[in-house]
Amino acid sequence: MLKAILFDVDGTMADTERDGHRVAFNLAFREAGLDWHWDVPTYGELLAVTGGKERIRFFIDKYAPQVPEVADLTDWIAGLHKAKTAHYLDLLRQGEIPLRPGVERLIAQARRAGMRLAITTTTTPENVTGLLKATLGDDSPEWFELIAAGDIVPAKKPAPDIYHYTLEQMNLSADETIALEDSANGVRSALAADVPVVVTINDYTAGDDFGGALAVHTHLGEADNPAETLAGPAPDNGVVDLDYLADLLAR
Ligand code: XBP
Ligand code: MG
Repeated sequence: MLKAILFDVDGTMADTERDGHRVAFNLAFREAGLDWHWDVPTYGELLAVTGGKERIRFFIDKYAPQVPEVADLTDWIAGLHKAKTAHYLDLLRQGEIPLRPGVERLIAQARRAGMRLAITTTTTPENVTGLLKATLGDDSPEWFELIAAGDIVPAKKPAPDIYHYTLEQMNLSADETIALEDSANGVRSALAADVPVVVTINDYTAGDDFGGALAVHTHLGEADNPAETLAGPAPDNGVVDLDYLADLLAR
């Protein structure tokens, strides 16, 4: 029986990557006097690595850009990433990043039905509360029983750690939950913890391998903007709702 919906954030709740995180990274690079710039295709490639700090380190290792001589590279990356988070929060506060179709509707329906809700993401915790407050109001972080985010677990997606942590904290078994994800890394993470997963794609992840997912849709759908189903059963009228998710789980 479906007891909880576990939301990924980046790419799933909102298209945060191209116009949010990427822009914030570039602002932080410029502020730090670095001549690095992550354009849209480059960022798509870097998204293979989850976690902003991990992504910066991967970029340094792969592209060997000029890095100032610093005593401790890990500390320096953490500082640069902190500046990036501040820029990202500014972008959220400016209202630049809306929720994807169907996200607000599904959350509202779940709350009315008493369905348990959690966030399961690799991004920094402040980024989650920032997005929720900017899009759903100041009290919306409290709608989620758990916000599992960032460095709370040692290994980020595609490792299963964040899903294991979520199940343990909520005292749920994997088959009582459904994860909503947008990327292959997210799907691999959920499946490695035996959590059934439904995918909504975006421009960066459309070509990913979603093998093992229960279904793949373009988005969660609204009555006037139905989702297209790319794999698995299609929801009635192109709208992913609680009945549809519960049915998927029962199959
Ligand atoms: C999200 C990420 C994050 C964000 C940046 O993955 O990979 O790294 O891009 O966030 P998912 P931070 O959607 O699978 O959780 O810079 O705060 O790490
Ligand atoms: Mg994601």
